Amino acid sequence: ELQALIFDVDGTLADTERDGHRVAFNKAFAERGFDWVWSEFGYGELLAVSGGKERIYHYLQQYHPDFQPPGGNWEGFLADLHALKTKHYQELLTQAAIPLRIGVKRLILEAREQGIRLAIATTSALPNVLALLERTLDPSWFEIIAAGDIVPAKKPAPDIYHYVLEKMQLTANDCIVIEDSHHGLQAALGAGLRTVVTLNHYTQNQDFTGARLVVSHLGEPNQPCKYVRSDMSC
Ligand code: XBP
Ligand code: MG
Repeated sequence: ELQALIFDVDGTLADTERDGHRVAFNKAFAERGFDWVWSEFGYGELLAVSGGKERIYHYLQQYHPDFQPPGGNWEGFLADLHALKTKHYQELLTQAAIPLRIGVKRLILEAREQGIRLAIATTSALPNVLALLERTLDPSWFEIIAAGDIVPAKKPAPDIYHYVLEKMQLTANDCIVIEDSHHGLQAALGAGLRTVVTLNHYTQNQDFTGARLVVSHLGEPNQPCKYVRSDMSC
């Protein structure tokens, strides 16, 4: 019997990447005097690396291989830039008010009514997740909010899902995961979890082999979702 739903955040609860995280990265770069600009299109490729600090590092290796941080201190440099990005992201959420995706609130309220436990598993930094949840749902509804650097190996590594299962004292069979990306799906499958994928602009052409269900969004009574693929045999 189903005991818990585990939600990814970015792209799953809300479309936070294009108008949220991406813009915040650009603001942080500009504020530190760098002329690096992440376009809407180029950001789709950068999303292949999860985690903000990891994504900046990947971008610099790829596009500015000669760049060296002051004193060669990568860790300090990335931490500073990422903290600034987090500040901008939180400010953006108050201005841009990125809404929840269709059906998210309905599903979460229905789960709560039925006593189904809720958790979050994300590679985003905790302050970002809390800022979004405070504006849209309620952080206290989620028993565990596993975020950011809580496990060193980020998605597609399964570590964050193992962490949530352990904290909730549940096995994979007790849970269903909601994810939006190939990397997120890989992480969940790696922990043996059944996964529903809700597609979005950046992830619609990715490979979702192994997902139980792939849908356009979670749906509302007056806005039914499109079933892109249903494979109950896997
Ligand atoms: C989303 C991510 C994050 C965000 C940026 O992961 O990969 O890195 O893009 O957030 P998920 P941070 O969909 O698993 O939540 O800069 O805080 O890492
Ligand atoms: Mg996601």
